[in-house]
Amino acid sequence: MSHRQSRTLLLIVLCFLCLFVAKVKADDGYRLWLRYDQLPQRERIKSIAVEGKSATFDVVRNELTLLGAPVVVEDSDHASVIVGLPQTSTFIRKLRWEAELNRLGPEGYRIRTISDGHRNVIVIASTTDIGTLYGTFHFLRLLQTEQSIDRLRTDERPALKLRLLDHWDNIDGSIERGYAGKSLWMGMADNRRLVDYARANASIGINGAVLNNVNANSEFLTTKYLNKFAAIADVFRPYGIRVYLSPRFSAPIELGKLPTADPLDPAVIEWWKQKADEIYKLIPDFGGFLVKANSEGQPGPRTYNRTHADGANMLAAALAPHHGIVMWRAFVYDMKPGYDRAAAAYEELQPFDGKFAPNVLLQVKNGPIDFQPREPFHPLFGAMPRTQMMPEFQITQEYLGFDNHFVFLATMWREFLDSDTYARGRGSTVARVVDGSLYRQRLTGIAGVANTGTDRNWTGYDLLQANWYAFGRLAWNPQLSAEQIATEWTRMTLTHDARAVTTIVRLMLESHEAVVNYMTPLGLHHLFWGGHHYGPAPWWDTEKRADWNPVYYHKADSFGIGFDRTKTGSNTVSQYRPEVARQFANTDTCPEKYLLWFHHVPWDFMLKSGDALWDELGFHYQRGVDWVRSTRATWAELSGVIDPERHAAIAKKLAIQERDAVWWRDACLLYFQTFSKEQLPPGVEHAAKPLSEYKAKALDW
Ligand code: GCW
Repeated sequence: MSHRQSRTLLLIVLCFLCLFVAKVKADDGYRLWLRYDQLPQRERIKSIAVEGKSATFDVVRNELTLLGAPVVVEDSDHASVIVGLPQTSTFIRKLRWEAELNRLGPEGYRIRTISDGHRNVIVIASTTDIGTLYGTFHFLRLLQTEQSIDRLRTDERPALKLRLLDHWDNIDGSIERGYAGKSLWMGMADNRRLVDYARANASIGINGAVLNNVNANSEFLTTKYLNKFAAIADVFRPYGIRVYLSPRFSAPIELGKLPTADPLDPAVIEWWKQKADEIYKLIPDFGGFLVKANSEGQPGPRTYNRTHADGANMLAAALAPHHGIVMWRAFVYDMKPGYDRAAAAYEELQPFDGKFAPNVLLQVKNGPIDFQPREPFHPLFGAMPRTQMMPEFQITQEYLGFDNHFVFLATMWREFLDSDTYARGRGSTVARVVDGSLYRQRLTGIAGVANTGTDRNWTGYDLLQANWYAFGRLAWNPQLSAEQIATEWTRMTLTHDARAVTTIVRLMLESHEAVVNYMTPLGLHHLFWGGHHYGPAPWWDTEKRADWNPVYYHKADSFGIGFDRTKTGSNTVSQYRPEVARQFANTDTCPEKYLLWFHHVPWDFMLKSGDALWDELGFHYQRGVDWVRSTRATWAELSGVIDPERHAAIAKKLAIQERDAVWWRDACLLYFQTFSKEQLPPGVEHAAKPLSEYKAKALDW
């Protein structure tokens, strides 16, 4: 080979390599749902005029430029899309929409097709630049999901004011219950990453981020960290995202060298006031505090014989002059002998209904225990009419197979939001409590514990990006159906192939029930291995607190299984409104999905299927396994319509999920069999190993 030939060969090889790398890069999941390639309607948009000058308008411009240059123009006279505010766009001002836009509020927007002489113009308008950014992402979503962009007529406003991600990020860069790498900001913050995080959030309407773990370290309130957070706030601001922090309640002792953190002590009050002033000097639009107090070892007002309201209101007073808010977590449970942990939050907080300051929200987990695969709604949602309440979801899958199991959580969140509290009679759904329509609460919100991290694909598993997406969409509109969200996400993220979309959406919608089946069917809960909570350990009984042990929750014995929360047991069911309590308390009317949550029933208890409880338990576990198996097969068939990189990565995860589902079924059934003393019903496969082996070593991830 001549020198020239070998150079040509080298070039060809290099070109191939580049192409290969580019392809891998393009499909590594980094782009999330923000993909604008191959949009059929793109050709119809000749030019776009973004009329406004601000960092946020620059973001709008950049985003639209990604559609393909030369789209963004200065001249609105010839533009086919105009984005702006009445204040910044003559065209929009002439439409005289001020009253309607004002009604849509600062984050709302209007998208309309206007016929202007001989041309049609799509107008995206708001009263704020952030509103136009949200409108822009809405418009892009229409293109991405291939919906008609003719005759557009949309008015949108978010149903909830605070739409936040909670990050359980620690000072060393680790993330509590995080499975997708390290913190995006605690270590070396990568600015590109921060921008892309903010952009992804803005695209789904998320407008706040709590930057540190609720198991808080006082150091986060030192000047060093406040400066760091101020820099992050600067990056997030154009995207409409405010920064919040979790303060440690005892910070006045640790940082201020005070002898106490008593919320009624004048020196403590003064310390927090000054701390708030310092924060707002650095971050003028700082959102506020999220507080975990007197829970799992965290300090709090109860340490000083003060109430939760005393603690929350003291912090709220420090933030109020700056329009900051306090989100006080209801995840509190003190250990008392013989108590039901599911009752704890209600007992401790319900008596303070109406006692919280106007800038306080109570942040309540969706269920009364702790982010289990399935829980009934938290009774507090029907019991505090004079308290502003915001639900807390866990997007990260602490109890749902980490970043290994495919579970689309929107289905579970819908079940929660649609639950009827009966607080004001029939139809008083949790969604209506939360959006303020039932009790007219002024501040509304929702928070999700994030599943993001430094992993290239953000969430450790491509399919779980859907849960981040779904959280944002539901926070914007808690009435959206899981199906709509799944369909949007699939089209935007994975494929435009219509048959594949239908299939994937079906799998997404089935996925939650499947996991419940192979982990905790029929109302079982907290069967997890201690500490990490990955695999099953229903036999676990060595934690120092009774309520950290699975045996406490399932109470299996020779008679039967389940936690009796009716009158004959803990009577926690009485925390619900009578209509709900009556339904749950009676085994005839209690939905079977909650049966063992509320009842201790005999192994031969007859279920609606006509099968006895023991058999039915087996069928549920088997059904869960079968679903994962058939999902793997279905996924294999989709290999042509999804890029090979993500297809293969997902297939690998599904294999782990199958291994785990089998393990869950076998470990749980073998263990429960030691009480039921019955054979597995026909159709339920037998475990490959003896129980001792499942007990000896945790399922690893
Ligand atoms: O789910 C549990 C987790 C803890 C978490 C706690 C909480 C941040 O196991 O890791 O701590 O809940 O929500 O406060």
